[in-house]
Amino acid sequence: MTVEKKSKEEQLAKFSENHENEKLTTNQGVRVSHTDDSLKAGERGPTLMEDFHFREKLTHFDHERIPERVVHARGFGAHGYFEVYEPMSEYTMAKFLQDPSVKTPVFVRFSTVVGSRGSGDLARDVRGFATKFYTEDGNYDLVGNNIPIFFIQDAIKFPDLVHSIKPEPRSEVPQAAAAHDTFWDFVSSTPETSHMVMWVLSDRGIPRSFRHMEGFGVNTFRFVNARGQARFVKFHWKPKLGVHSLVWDEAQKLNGKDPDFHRRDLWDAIERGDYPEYEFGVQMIEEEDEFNYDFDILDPTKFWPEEQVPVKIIGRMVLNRNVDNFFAETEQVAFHPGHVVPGIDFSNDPLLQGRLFSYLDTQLTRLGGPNFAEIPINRPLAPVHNNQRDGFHRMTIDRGQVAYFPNYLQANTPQPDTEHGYTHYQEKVEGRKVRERSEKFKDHFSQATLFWNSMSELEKKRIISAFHFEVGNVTDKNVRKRVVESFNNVDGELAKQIAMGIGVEPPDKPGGSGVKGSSPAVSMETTVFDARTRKVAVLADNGFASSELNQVVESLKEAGVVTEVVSKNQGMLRSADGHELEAIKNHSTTGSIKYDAVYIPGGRENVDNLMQQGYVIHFINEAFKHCKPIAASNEAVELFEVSQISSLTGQESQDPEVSDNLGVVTIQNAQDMSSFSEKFIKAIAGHRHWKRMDRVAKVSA
Ligand code: HDE
Repeated sequence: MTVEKKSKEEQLAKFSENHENEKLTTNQGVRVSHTDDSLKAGERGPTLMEDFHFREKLTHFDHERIPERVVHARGFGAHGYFEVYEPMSEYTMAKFLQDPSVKTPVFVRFSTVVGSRGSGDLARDVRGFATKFYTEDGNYDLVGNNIPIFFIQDAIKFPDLVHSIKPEPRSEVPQAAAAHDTFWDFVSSTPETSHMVMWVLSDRGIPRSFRHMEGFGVNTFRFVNARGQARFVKFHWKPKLGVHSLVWDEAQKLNGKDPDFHRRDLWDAIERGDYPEYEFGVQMIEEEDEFNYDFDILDPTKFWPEEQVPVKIIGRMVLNRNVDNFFAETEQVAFHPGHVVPGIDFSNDPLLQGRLFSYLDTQLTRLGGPNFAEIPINRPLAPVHNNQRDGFHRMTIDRGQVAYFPNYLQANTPQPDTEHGYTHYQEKVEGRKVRERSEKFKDHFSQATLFWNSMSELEKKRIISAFHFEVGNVTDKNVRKRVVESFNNVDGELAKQIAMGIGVEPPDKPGGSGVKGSSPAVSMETTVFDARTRKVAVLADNGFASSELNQVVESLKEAGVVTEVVSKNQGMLRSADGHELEAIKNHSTTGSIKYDAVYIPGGRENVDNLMQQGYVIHFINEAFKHCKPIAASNEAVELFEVSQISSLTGQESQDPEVSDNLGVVTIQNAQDMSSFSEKFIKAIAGHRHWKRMDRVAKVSA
């Protein structure tokens, strides 16, 4: 503790040394003598117009806000780098995908879609996953989501979709939520949304963190190699820590207790040096195989099952630097799927085609004119030369007489680069002008059923609960009925189960699309399980057993797990043998919802103290309800007996096999904590112990 304090003081000393001569000035560079009182005619008199410092300061402040993004308003960004594993020249000429020794700088912005800029992080929603690669050939933006498909097939329906899911126009209620009449009215009237709705209502809609999310380019793009050969591609980000989610009850509570939970998690992980890492993968389909699938490969409501089209892992991205200034970087960054580099091209996916118009258009309003590419976060590292001039907020001082091409006065510069310049893939296009879709686009249910079939029984249960929450909040009974009818096309049992929870009769005729197969890769149960960077609350009070606690905390640390001591009051605790330990959080500044697991050390006095604290029992019950690993050593096991754990696990909790399986780890009459720590770490890596789901339905925490 003292070490930290000292280094902070040193930092401050260094700061004042470096900034000694920096005096407060106006924006014109005039030094300001006083900034706490406005200029007045007498101490109690009116403020004077001539107070230029006051007017400048207030005017700037009055204009500090810019329009928020119409979707994806709430976001959080970080810097990092990307490196390719091996040259990809066979498939693409994209320079940043050739040389494994090159680290391409990136900026990533994660976001929710529906809520306003100040809304909570924990909404059930799709998450944006947008990456800007600052390549030597110019900027490439991969503007993706954490779900591989989308609600609609054609961009012309985007305003309808977004109007239906945003707060209702009469009341501006609800904020950042799909659980209301207009969204479900749109869903039940638009069968193409069914598949995406299944994904959003699965655990994918409430990620544990940005570090535990996959990313997908969603739309179909093309790779083009130097010989001009093209292939269809889909892009993937796979998190090294696996794909994991929160529990809905936990997400709702977190939105109140810590609405910045995802932001804070990413920020803290990067500050700690636990740099999030994602592998980059591509699925490729040869041009001649375009029609060889039972779905249309240009349809953005369909994914390419990994079992049919494997994901080739070609590189990795590491996020290793937080922003210096949220507004300047995260808010002002402007992504656009049309920012591509030679080697990456588009497909005729009608959603992508519409997006190619929309992003540039929206930046004009949001960033106040056409010069947003000059804002530092948007500036390419590659040099920019062209004849574009003027406009709001032009930063560049364009020199010379000439701002046109061709020209004689400036030797025809800047010149198009016929050899290395971007050339669009020469896809042959012909057809009549029609407002129609290809026949294969019209199958809206097969992949929704495939997704449903791919879920484990417990994942299915959670999807049904999500339907009960979302559609249960719809006030119009006819809309609720229409939802049930619509999802009866996906699966009869699903529709029946939805109906049961929301006061609607189950459908008369059995449903389903007839699809029998599954795609195991889409289940989150097949993901990576890793304890690293998970956060554990250590509940302690005076009189804790220090050797026990130290052994466990040390083992957790070695396994890359982060611990935080929580006690009734912040400050120093004293162990039974006189050692000191600082409690970082007190009972009102935190809660079980902020942690992945709980550990309670023994020590007679410690446990007697904890036993008196209702908060501690609530903490344990709530963590149990949220299926989190819970561990207690020696006397602390007594706390489980007064919590709901013992009544819910009953006799079985005495059987170590069963209790380990349920993520409840205990040890009694022991000095050596190594096997206990090992089991606990394994339980933490297991994320949530869903097998408790049925039992926890009885818990009221
Ligand atoms: Fe976006 N989307 N989008 N979108 N989108 C925007 O651009 C749009 C879609 C995505 O962190 C807007 O700068 C249309 C799919 C992300 O800054 C806007 C359609 C996917 C972000 C826009 C879609 C995305 C946006 C709002 C349907 C996954 C946040 C502000 C045709 C592949 C980027 C802005 C950031 C943002 C339009 C559908 C991803 C209005 C018209 C599909 C991650 O231009």
